[in-house]
Amino acid sequence: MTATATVPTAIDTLLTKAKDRTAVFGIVGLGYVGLPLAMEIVRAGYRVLGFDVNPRVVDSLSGGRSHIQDVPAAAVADAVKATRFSATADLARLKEPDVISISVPTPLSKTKDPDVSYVLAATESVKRALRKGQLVVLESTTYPGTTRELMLPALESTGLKVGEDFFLAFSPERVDPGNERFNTRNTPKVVGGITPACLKVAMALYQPAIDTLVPVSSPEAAELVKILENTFRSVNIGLVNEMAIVCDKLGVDVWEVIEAAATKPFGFMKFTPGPGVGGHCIPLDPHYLAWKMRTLNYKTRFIELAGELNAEMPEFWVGKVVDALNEQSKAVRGSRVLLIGVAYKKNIDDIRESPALDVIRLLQQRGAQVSYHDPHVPTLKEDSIALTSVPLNADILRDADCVMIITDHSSVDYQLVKRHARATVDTRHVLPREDRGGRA
Ligand code: SAJ
Repeated sequence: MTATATVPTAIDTLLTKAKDRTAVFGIVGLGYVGLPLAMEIVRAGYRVLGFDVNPRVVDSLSGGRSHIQDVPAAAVADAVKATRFSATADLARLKEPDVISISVPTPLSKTKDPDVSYVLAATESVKRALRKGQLVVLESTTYPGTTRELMLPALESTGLKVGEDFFLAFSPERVDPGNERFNTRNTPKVVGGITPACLKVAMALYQPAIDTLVPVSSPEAAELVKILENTFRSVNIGLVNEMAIVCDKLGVDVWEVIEAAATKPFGFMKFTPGPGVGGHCIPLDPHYLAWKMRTLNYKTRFIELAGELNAEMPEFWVGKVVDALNEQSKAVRGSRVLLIGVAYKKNIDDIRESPALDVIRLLQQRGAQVSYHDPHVPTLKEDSIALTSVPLNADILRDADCVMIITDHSSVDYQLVKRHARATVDTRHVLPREDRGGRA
């Protein structure tokens, strides 16, 4: 009786490759999510083949350089030298890796509808190269149903069967650029598979690279986890922004109210008012869910209302500048307004969806001469805006009719601002009380 060698199933093969770290990971999209993930996967002992459509990114990484603030060039150079990481723009090579993790942009269109064109393009490339034994994981933030409704049919059109021949899961990225404490490895990672086998292999393959994995019952649950996380922020920021308007009308210091409320040791979480909500997550993610629910004839009122409130803040704060100029009997037209900080949040250089852009547009529409100082953003080019950061010194401060603090970067000398600014509008409560323009 000859023993018949059983052919290992696709699952067994992947589980073995996870255990002995022989699995090759393909990372599609080498940006602020994909590159840190690639380095973590290399550190876990796997080999990584990075894919990006931008040849400059591929060349830079292949040369051992890093274009991502949180990824040191040395990490890339070491991984390249040890032949544990290489980058390519040749998407036909997607047949090589055992795992394909997709972290491509999911922006909103001008009409605030999801733009899943990058996900669709990546899915098409994966479909053309798909072979037996591959795990595909979408990491980009998207509306619930994307993995099952958009990706699964495309991949199964190859004739391969999900959960047997190939595996498909969703695992939301939770990268917070510039966060010194939380990184890809120590941030718990939620995973939802199309089938139990999909979940099983995804967990096994990620486990060596991620400290804590959080399995959920479906890709839809995993897609919604991410949307909930960021909608929670948008709604709570909208709430405190409305409180800023309420306090302004009542002549109460909203910051004092929030600081005192934050002494409640349970049942309260502090958020702070500001010039509006920027970034590539919070202003966009909730609208992915709003769009999906509209297709099911349901209006997600919280999401819409928070979005409206947050979008109203630039106008509210420009109104404070008008008041500050009025105090000096100056019209906005021809007045010099200096913005301090244009990045969408402190201590980073990212201006995507920054409320500073709306503030600049509103001031320029009223004829103000706008300049800015941002130690992280040397030049600002966006639509009709083309400005260069000016130095921050006594002369420049004194020359401004109003100084508006938009982003509270830690490296700015606020004492200098306090000493020399004729009038200030402080949207971030970074100046002591008596020096903040307006009451909010
Ligand atoms: N903002 C306020 N008040 C607040 C908090 C934020 O006005 O109390 C503004 C910020 O200035 C910024 C915008 O909202 O313009 C978004 O700020 P954010 O702190 O949410 O930072 P983001 O956009 O970088 O969000 C990311 C998200 N991370 C991921 O999606 C993986 C978010 O889930 C994180 O919670 C957040 O970082 C974080 O905590 O830093």
